[in-house]
Amino acid sequence: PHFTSFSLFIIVLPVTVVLFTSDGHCDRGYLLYKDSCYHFETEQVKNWQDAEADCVKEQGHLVSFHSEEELSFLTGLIQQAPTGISLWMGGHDSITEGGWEWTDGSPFVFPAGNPDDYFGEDCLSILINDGYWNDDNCQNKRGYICKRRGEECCLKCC
Ligand SMILES: [Ca+2]
Ligand SMILES: [Ca+2]
Repeated sequence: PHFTSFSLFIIVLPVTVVLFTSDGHCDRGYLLYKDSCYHFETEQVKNWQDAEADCVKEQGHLVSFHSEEELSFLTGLIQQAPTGISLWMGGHDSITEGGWEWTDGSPFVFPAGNPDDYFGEDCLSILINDGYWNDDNCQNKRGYICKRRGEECCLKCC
């Protein structure tokens, strides 16, 4: 009996700690959703490459999306505080035309709607009014969304 309760104690304690750190810990200026932190930069001052560089400086990348829920969480927020036509996301096909990838290295699936590569557009933006994804001219100055893992900020800061 002693052995059993002791084992239980060891198992339960780390689980509790993990839940606390991943639940609600983003740095100031970031929004938490699931286990990621998101930052909206609404000033339209950066081309795609500079926007990505700014996210990397903050230990993240331009945003990637991996579920309908994650996307609608963010499009809901974007529509509450609209700035400009669209915001940069982390997708690009600058290495292979049509070979879309995320700057954070996660698997990319282009949703319904066709990127048109209009005059060689290689960088992904999301339209604010309808959440439609567009391949865009990388040199356009836009606002952007950075994303990083929630845990990374906690291990560093706490
Ligand atoms: Ca392209
Ligand atoms: Ca386009």
